[in-house]
Amino acid sequence: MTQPELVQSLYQTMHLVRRFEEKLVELYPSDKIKSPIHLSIGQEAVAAAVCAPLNQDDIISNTYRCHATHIAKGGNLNAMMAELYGKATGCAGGKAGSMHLVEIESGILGASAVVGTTIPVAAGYALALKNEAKKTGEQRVVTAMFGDGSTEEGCFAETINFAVLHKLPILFVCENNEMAIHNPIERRQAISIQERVKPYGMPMGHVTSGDVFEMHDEVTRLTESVRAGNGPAFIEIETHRWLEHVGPNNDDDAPYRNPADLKKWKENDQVARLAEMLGTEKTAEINAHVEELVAESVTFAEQSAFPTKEELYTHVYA
Ligand SMILES: Cc1ncc(C[n+]2csc(CCOP(=O)(O)OP(=O)(O)O)c2C)c(N)n1
Repeated sequence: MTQPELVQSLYQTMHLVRRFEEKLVELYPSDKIKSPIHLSIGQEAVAAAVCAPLNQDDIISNTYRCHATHIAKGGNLNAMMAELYGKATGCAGGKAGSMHLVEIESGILGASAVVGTTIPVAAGYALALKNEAKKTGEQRVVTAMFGDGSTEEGCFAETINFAVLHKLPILFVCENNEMAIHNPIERRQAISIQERVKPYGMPMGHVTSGDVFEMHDEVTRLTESVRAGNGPAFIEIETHRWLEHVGPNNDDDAPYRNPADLKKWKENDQVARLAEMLGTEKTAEINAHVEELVAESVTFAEQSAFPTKEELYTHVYA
């Protein structure tokens, strides 16, 4: 991909995530969206950069804050919006909602509301892909997404130990927005995430600048290392959540926030930066296409039916 193509592709992904979520903010008071929503507005660059080097058949696992990576990995926008509406045409049949988006044909393994729990599941998938590659000779990779709060769960340490031990094809991505609900990282963690992961000896990266191109280069380097059979890698990408932890509102004045941080990150908005790089004409063309996609997803969701009562008893294991 040439540099101008990369700028265009990253912008289109980030802008689509932003506009999709801004549409949710607009729709939320109508109560048409039937689940809690954890928005990634302000964090779009991470999803765009992380998914750029992945192929369709590579796998990504998510947290409940999963809209951005679902879109960036190529999830079907109509099925995603329908899921948020609780409709039968949703990617999980309308029974899961925003926190559990899944679409295995796009390599989206799924997400969970329980912090940290998708990290070991992702490693299990990586083990299966390692075994598959012995037969096919082609190494697919798994990318495990999680927040800084997830690194405080025991299963995080257990999983990275297992992954290093078994040289699994997995990239661990810590999307560090420095907050777990209302608790800033400096009040929760005794030593840095980098210091905790370093002893495992994996290739590592740490992007603190918020620069989408730096994120892209680092993620690409580490994904290639994983694909080449060098075992797992780890990257921490610093970012900032602009809105409240869950829901469509801003909470700029909440006591847990540092207004100077919020201001700094808003001035470092990668969506605006890349729009400027692309120029008015190209941006307008992409934006018009994005508006069509978002509007189409709303129409699709609104015109779809709710699941039938019989559906209550399908996919139930106990
Ligand atoms: C096992 C578990 N413990 C606690 C919670 C409550 N909880 C929900 S979100 C959250 C914060 C997680 O923060 P982080 O992993 O940094 O992700 P972010 O919300 O910042 O994207 C917590 C503690 C939960 N859902 N699951």
